[in-house]
Amino acid sequence: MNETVQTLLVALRGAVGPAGLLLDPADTAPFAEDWRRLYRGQTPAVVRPASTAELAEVVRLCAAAGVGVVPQGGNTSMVGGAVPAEDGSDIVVSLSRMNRVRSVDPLDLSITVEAGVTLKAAQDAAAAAGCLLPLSISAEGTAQIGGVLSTNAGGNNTVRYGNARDLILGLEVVLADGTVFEGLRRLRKDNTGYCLRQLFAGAEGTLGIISAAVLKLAPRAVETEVALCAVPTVAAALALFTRLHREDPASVQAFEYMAGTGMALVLRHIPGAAMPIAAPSPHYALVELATPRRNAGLRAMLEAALEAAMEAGEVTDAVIAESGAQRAALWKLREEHAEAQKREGANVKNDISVPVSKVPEMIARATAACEALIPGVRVVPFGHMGDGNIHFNLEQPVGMDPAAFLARDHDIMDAVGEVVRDLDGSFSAEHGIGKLKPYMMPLWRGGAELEAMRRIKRALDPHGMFNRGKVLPADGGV
Ligand code: 2HG
Ligand code: ZN
Repeated sequence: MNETVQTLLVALRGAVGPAGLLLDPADTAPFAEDWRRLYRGQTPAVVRPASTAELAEVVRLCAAAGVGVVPQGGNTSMVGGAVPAEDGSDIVVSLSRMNRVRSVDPLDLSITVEAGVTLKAAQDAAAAAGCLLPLSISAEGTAQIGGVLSTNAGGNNTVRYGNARDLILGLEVVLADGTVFEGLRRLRKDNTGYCLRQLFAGAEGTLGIISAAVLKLAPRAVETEVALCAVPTVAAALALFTRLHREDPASVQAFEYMAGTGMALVLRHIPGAAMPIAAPSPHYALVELATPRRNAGLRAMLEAALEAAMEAGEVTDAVIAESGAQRAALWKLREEHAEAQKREGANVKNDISVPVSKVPEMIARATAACEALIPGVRVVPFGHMGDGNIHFNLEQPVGMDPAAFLARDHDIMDAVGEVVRDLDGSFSAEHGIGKLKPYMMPLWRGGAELEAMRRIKRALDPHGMFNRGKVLPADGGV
C-alpha cells in the first residue's frame, strides 16, 4: 500500500470513526466480489459513512488523494456493477449504515429514505403507513435504495408502475468534489431546467453517489389475486397477458413468464419450493392482479378470464392462491429462479427486452441460435413478460466444464444480441451495464449517444474517480 493511500486511510478513519472503516481483508473480501462470483477485486478499505455529511467528507478526501471510489449498496448486481478493481486501487464506499427511513407521507404519497435502506424495509415502512411502494425485485431483501435507483432497477411491477426512475420525486447526491446536490423535493410538478435526478438514476454510481431519495408511493391494494398458470407455449402466455390486460390494465400488477426448465431447477434446488400444479408444463405464467378499489371483483374477473383462456387453449391448468401464504409460495417459485440457476452451476445471463409482442419470436430464435452455438446448452428463459423483459439465461450443458462454458459468454451474449437487435430490443433491460457489458456499448449506443454520455461523465466526474471501468467502455480518457 503506498503512502498516499496510508495517509488517506488515516483521514478516512477521522471522518467516519473506527466503526465506519473496515481494513481487515477478511472483513473487506465480501465487498470485493459480486453476487454471481464473476469478479473478484481487491480493496484497501471499505468505508461506511453514517450520514450524508460523513459521505461527502469521504468523497472529498478520496478526490484529494486521487483514489477511485466504488459505491456499494446490497451488492446484488447481476453485471458486476459494484466490485472494486482487481489491482486494489479503489476504495469501496458502503452505504449500509445510512439506513434511516426519514419520513413517510400518506397524504403526499411519498417516502423519504436514505440510500442504505433495503428495498424491503422501505416497502414495509410504506405498508405500515397504509401505502404501497410499487417496486419489487427478487433481491429486495438485500438490495438497497441507493443501488436500486442508481441502477434504475425494474422488476415485477414495471408493467403497472414503471421502473425505479419513474418513482423518483427527489434525490440527494454527493458529487465528485464532495459537494451535495440537495434535491430532496417531493413535488409532482417541478419544471425547472435540466432534470438532474434522472441523470443519476441508471448512472450506476459513475456520476455521483445517491445518499437519499424521495419516492412516489401508491395507495395500498385492498384486493390482490395471484395465480400460477400452466401454458402450452410462449405465445399462449402472451395471449393470456393480453386477455387480462384488456380486461383491466390498471389491475395487472405483474405478469411473469417461466420456462419449465427453470421451474424444474427451482423445485430441485430451493428448499420449501412446491409445485401446486400436478402435470409438468413446458411453460408457466404467474399473474398478480391488485387494486385499491373496494369491491372491484378481481377474483371473479380472474376466474372468468382463466376459464375463457382454458377454452381458447391458452391455459392448460391453473391455481389461484387462497391466502397470503399461498401467494408467497407461488411467488417463491418465480423469485428463486436466479438462486436456483446459480446452484445448478455456471450460467450466462441475457437481460434483454423486446417489444412485448415479439417475446415469443425472440425466445424461439434465440433458443435456436444458442443451441446451434453450443450443442446441449440448457435454455432457461424467464422474466417480466408484461413489459417485454426476459432473462434469456443459459445453463452449461450437463457435464461441460463450467469455466469452458463461461469462457463462451461473449459468444452467447452476441448471438442472443443479434436476434434482439433484429427485433428492436435492448441488450440490458433492467440489470444495467456494470463491468460485464461496457464492451457492448459502442455497438448498441455508439456514435452521438455514447459521446454525449462521455461528455456528461467528464463534466460531473472530471477525474474519473467514481466506479471506474463500469458503464462506459475505456476510450483512453475518463
Ligand atoms: C429476476 O427477475 C432478477 O429475478 C434476476 O432480475 C434475473 O437471474 C436473472 O437473470
Ligand atoms: Zn428481473
